[in-house]
Amino acid sequence: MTTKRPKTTPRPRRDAARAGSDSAKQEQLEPHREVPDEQFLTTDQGLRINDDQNSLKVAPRGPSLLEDFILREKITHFDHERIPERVVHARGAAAHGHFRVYKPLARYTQAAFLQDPSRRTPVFVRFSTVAGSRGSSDLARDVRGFAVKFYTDEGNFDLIGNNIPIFFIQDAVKFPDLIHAVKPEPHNEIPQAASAHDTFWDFVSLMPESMHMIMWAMSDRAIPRSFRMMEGFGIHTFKLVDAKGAARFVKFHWKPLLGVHSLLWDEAVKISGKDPDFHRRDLWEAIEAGAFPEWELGLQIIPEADEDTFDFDLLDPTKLVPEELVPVERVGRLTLDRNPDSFFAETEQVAFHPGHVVPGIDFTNDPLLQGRLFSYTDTQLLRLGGPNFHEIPINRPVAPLHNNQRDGLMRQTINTGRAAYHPNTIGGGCPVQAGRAMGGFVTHPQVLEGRKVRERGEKFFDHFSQATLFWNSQSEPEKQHIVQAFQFELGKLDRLAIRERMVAVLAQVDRGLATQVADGLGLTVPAKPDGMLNHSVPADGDPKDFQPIRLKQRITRSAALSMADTIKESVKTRKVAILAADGVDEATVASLQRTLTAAGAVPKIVAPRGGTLKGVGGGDVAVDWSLLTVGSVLFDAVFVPGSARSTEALGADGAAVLFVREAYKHCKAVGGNGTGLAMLRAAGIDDAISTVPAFLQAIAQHRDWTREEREQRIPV
Ligand code: HDE
Repeated sequence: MTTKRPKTTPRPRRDAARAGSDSAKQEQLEPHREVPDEQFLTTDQGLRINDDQNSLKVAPRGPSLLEDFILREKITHFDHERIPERVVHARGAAAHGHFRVYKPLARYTQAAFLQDPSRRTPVFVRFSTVAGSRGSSDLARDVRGFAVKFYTDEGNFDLIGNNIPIFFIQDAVKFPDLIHAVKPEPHNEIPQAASAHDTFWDFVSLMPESMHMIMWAMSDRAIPRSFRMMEGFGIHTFKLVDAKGAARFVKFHWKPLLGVHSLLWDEAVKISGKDPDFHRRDLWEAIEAGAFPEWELGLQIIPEADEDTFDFDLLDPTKLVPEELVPVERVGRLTLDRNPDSFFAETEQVAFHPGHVVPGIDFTNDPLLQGRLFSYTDTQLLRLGGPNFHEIPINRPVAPLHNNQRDGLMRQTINTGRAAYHPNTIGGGCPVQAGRAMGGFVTHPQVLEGRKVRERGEKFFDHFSQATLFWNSQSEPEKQHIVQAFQFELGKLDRLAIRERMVAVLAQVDRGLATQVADGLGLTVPAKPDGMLNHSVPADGDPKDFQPIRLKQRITRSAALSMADTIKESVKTRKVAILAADGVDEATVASLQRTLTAAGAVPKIVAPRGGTLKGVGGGDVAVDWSLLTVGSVLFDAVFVPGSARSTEALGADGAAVLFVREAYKHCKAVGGNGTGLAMLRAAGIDDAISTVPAFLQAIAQHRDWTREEREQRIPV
């Protein structure tokens, strides 16, 4: 590695050669960007440092001196490097990109970034898990956050959603309870990033409103293959408002162009050990390789007049609007094409807020959304240390910002003028308010009337219908995974009473489901629920008034809810292990690498040891990974090229045999040719794929779930 040393006077970074380049333009957009190339090391005051290796001492072996301001500054800064992690969604990864609308949406909204297909709106997107700490595994069974910051010309718009279209609770007031229940238990801080413990199931088993979300959380949606292969949802019903002030309800969706794919639980558990950064790395590597992740923005538009026509309440965040009732209109495309330079400055310091909206987008009275509108600023005040977090580069709008807010911790703006109030004459009345025609935000003037109450809408109490809809919409393999997830989670509980209560609640979703779960736990499903199902009852409320109701549903199955119905046409970015040892046929390997790469897949040579393999023809084959460092859980498919010496060595290697057996057990495409097929047969896989086109097709299918239904012949 060569070090770029500064000349006597380091050359300024923005030299002629770079002017006009993409990175130069980026720097203009982000003037705070620091680039150390060809620069001297300095203190925070800009003083050049002569010795960064030794502290100031009295004699080489003597005591350090308090005078050493360079040491003090460095250590003090280090001592203060950490900020509080997010109370939820602490573990995340993010990327920059842009959004472009397909055609003007003036018929729905006045939002300027949704009008012009030639306009590229910059975005920053942060994906996350919810329950775990910052250093927890990416593979937890958990909801994934999907937060998008659009830097529009009218100000920042944050669409902060999840990869599941609904939520656990109906009212913000229950959020601290939910999070306290799912976080590690308070006495011993166990378990990390896992819902499989008593407090979580104690809480949700008493709160039937969470059952729809629980069904999703126990499905494979909660263990995605990649952030790039997840859907995103705004969850709440929002409003779109057009230039005339007319409003429509809207649900926001993100549809991944690579389809929606998941892992198996057994894989997730094993990947957690092999590569806990699996999702973070996957996003990073795809972007570095130029395989930019993309999603289409989808809208479900509902006329105001239709508000009361559904079997559920549009304001209830535990319900979704089935696509069969209101189709999703795809209106634009999100592309992530640049990794952050500084995890802390960008991914950690980014501050989202559902209240960051632009003209043309407005809120509804969803009681969960209303609570969020308070929470997000409040949390940033603590996490980022004061009211000026909007000045941190990643949070700054690209739209001009002028107001009478002043001062505060870490203020960076140097406001000019003397009038920090409105109205004023000293400042010429500026900054002035913007009328609607000038892009001023005008709240949609919804008519409201009513008593002040602590209550919720009647339809909110239908807690099970959509949980049942979700169950009925799943494919058989998906159903089996849900059953196994419940058995795993409830099997981890210390208290029998909680398991029993959950089984009784599940019987309300589907008796067959409850019976299968109960079988695995050695329990029986009670004929009728014992006592009340909902324990979330006000002190003076009559429990009878708070029990779940069931409303007649217009639909009983929805194809969009099953991942089995997703796109299965591409092998793009899929990781393929080519399993090899010394004596491998280098010509077969090279041709396989070419074919896979041409199709957009990512082939990697995996061998019993690192370094370079000697091919049968005397050529070299560079090893990407040794079996010591990877398992097949990190790949989407495995191919064993034939060549006697190589496949004999692999067949005699326990790690190689485990590698292919696990891939097979996890329903992945397993292929080979010549003696490779014999090696696979000897490992117990007698239906391995023998041609490359069929292998590619199998990878595109993601998994052969039917293999799970067949007898499991492969011991792993
Ligand atoms: Fe959040 N949520 N949330 N949430 N949420 C936060 O804000 C909160 C909810 C979501 O990548 C916090 O900056 C309350 C629903 C995402 O930085 C905090 C309630 C949905 C992220 C907070 C909810 C979300 C957060 C923690 C119930 C899906 C990560 C740190 C009223 C639509 C954003 C922070 C990122 C983050 C509060 C419910 C999604 C504490 C009180 C529903 C994706 O403000």
